[in-house]
Amino acid sequence: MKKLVCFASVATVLMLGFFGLDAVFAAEPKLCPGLGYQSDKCECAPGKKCQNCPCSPCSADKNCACITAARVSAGTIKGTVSVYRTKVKTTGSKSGKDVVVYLEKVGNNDFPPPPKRIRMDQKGLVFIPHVLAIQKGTNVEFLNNDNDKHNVYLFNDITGKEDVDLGTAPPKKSLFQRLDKPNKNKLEKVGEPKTLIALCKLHLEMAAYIAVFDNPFFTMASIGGKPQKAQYTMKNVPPGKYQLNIWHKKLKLRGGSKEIVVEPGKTTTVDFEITKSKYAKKKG
Ligand SMILES: [Cu+2]
Repeated sequence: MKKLVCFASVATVLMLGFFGLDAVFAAEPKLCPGLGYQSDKCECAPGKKCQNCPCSPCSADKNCACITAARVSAGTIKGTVSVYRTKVKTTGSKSGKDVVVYLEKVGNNDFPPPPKRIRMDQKGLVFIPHVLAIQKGTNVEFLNNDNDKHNVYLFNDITGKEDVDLGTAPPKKSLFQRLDKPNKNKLEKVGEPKTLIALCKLHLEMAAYIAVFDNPFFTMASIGGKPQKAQYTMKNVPPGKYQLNIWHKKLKLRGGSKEIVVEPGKTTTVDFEITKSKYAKKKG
């Protein structure tokens, strides 16, 4: 009997070491009504949104889902993006190598704006990066890193109208702009990014793209190689059913956005093809 107790104790210690304390002692997870997040209880003020909580407001019993707990049970999406029946330029300032993979809607797409400012440089008469993907509400800094004056104005890629002229910055100075969504314009569809082209009125060759997403679940990938292909990974995705889509400055996703399911702790693999509009509508 003594031997049996001893064996059980050793086995428990080994298990704790192997799975980690969190796994063994994790409380029974709760489902967040807005998102399907799983979480433990966390304190919040009734009627208010929980801090760092992207889903439902705080309930009467001070219960809300929080991201920290959601990460424990989150899943991953990964795969490849191939170029179908066309080619993209993958080098230089006008490169088409950048592709953004994103979830159209997560919960009610109501996420707090990210606290971190994102910078876009103007260096050597080029905007760097050429494609910037951000969450709505992000503050963007446009830094003039040249010894010449630069202007920044944002042109709406969908409406064809100027969104905002930020003015002109002298060398080594910055212009700032918070970029929001949704735009009231009906041409921009719910769930799809708002796409802006950043231009300089003083140097007509300067151009970059900014894609503004509703939620933080997007990732960038870079097309290269022969055949042209990009690999992407999106981590910390709350379990659920989503439309997965692609944004590229010229090409469209072949067959339209894909419905996918993300399961807790698992990886969902989704491969895409992007192509010219005329090939994009139907598969086959
Ligand atoms: Cu310029």
